[in-house]
Amino acid sequence: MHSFVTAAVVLTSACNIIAAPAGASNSLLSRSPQEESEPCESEAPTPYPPPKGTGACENPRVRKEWRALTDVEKKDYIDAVLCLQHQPAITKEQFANNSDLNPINRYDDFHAVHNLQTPNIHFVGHFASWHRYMMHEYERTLRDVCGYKGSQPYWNWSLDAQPNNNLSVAIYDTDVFSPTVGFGGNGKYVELPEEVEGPFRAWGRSGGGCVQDGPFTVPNFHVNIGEKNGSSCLRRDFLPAVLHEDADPKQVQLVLDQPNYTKFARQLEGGPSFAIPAIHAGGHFGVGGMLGQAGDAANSPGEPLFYMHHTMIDYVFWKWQQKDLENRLTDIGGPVHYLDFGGENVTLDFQIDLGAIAPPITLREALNTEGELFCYTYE
Ligand SMILES: *[C@@H]1O[C@H](CO)[C@@H](O)[C@H](O)[C@H]1NC(C)=O
Ligand SMILES: *[C@@H]1O[C@H](CO)[C@@H](O)[C@H](O)[C@H]1NC(C)=O
Ligand SMILES: *[C@@H]1O[C@H](CO)[C@@H](O)[C@H](O)[C@H]1NC(C)=O
Ligand SMILES: *[C@@H]1O[C@H](CO)[C@@H](O)[C@H](O)[C@H]1NC(C)=O
Ligand SMILES: *[C@@H]1O[C@H](CO)[C@@H](O)[C@H](O)[C@H]1NC(C)=O
Ligand SMILES: *[C@@H]1O[C@H](CO)[C@@H](O)[C@H](O)[C@H]1NC(C)=O
Ligand SMILES: [Cu+2]
Repeated sequence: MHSFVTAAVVLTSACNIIAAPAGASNSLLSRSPQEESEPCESEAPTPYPPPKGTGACENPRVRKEWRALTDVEKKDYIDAVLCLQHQPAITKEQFANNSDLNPINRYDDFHAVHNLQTPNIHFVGHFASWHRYMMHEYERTLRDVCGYKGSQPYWNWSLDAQPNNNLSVAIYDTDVFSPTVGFGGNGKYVELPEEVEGPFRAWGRSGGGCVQDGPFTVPNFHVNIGEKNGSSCLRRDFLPAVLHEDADPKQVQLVLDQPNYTKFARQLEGGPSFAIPAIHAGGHFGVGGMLGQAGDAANSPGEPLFYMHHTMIDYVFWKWQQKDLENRLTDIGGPVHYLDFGGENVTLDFQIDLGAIAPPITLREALNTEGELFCYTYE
């Protein structure tokens, strides 16, 4: 099978999670509640980090936009990400019985755990908190394992969105995609195989092959999870129209304006349809399009920009909380199971975990970025 056909098959099912075309057959949609297991309680004996902070959060680390970092800080961050690929995986035992997921290095750990939990962590009430926890552990690992001294940066795509000029590629012409002080640019253009169906076929996809420049090209960087032949290059498939629409500051405002967590969470993720813009989908499909890892829900952590995008999503979550912090440190809701609106809802005691990477925590703990577990803020 042609490699991109394979990738697109993976993506088609993945699209269904982040935003499936209405009426598309969707294996995840049809999963029965019984199959939607609770977050896995890992018994892996790998050494967990200390599960709790030391108590008070006195000097919260400040997370900044990519362009607010100095060039030296940008390089330190990129170097730390590359360093993760040279450290051995700590989730090997967790995945020992799973031939589809073979984490090799410390970068793969996050990708594998996200892949495994994908059906349980999207379109659920704990979507924002689970990814917040993931960003936190990724940041902690960059620091503890790779000596990174800074905080996890984010990519504010709204800074560059031009909703009235939705084919402009200027949105990619920033330091974020710079080959020298950023994550590199688009993938090489490849035709979409005819048999690949998809709503983005006509939307002006522009890449699809291996990223051509910057720090994340082969042999410096490999994607080792979710690829048919074990490992592959990082692929990108820029889709400006999607990014411009979803990153429209009006879309961010719409999320921030929601009166309670349940409404906020639904606006953040959008509906399971490409027709409805949603800020979460933009960073994924605007970079990954149809053939890049970023556009594949389960395998998007193979794309280093995933962490910049999801930290921005966390910034929006944080900003929404700040608007009424007293109430919003304890406001939670939304379905336990994938798209199961009306079914069982998560509560403050609901637990999320990162498999063998990090132990279960409650949503109560996850809601506070300046509590016992997390200690960060945004600028
Ligand atoms: C996997 O490797 C085989 C043999 O090298 C090659 O023919 C095939 O195209 C590869 N498949 C993918 C998905 O890269
Ligand atoms: C691997 O083992 C875990 C823990 O026993 C189990 O929950 C999981 O279903 C197994 N996975 C596979 C692919 O067999
Ligand atoms: C991102 O950029 C937009 C557009 O400049 C700005 O309004 C917004 O405050 C920034 N940050 C967030 C979290 O939206
Ligand atoms: C881009 O903008 C044009 C003009 O506003 C609009 O007709 C078109 O539907 C937009 N394309 C996408 C893919 O959003
Ligand atoms: C959230 O707000 C909506 C709209 O105001 C309201 O209908 C809903 O009951 C609220 N949900 C909760 C849990 O307060
Ligand atoms: C879960 O929350 C939704 C939205 O607030 C509500 O409609 C639904 O009844 C709740 N489910 C249960 C089992 O209470
Ligand atoms: Cu995710």
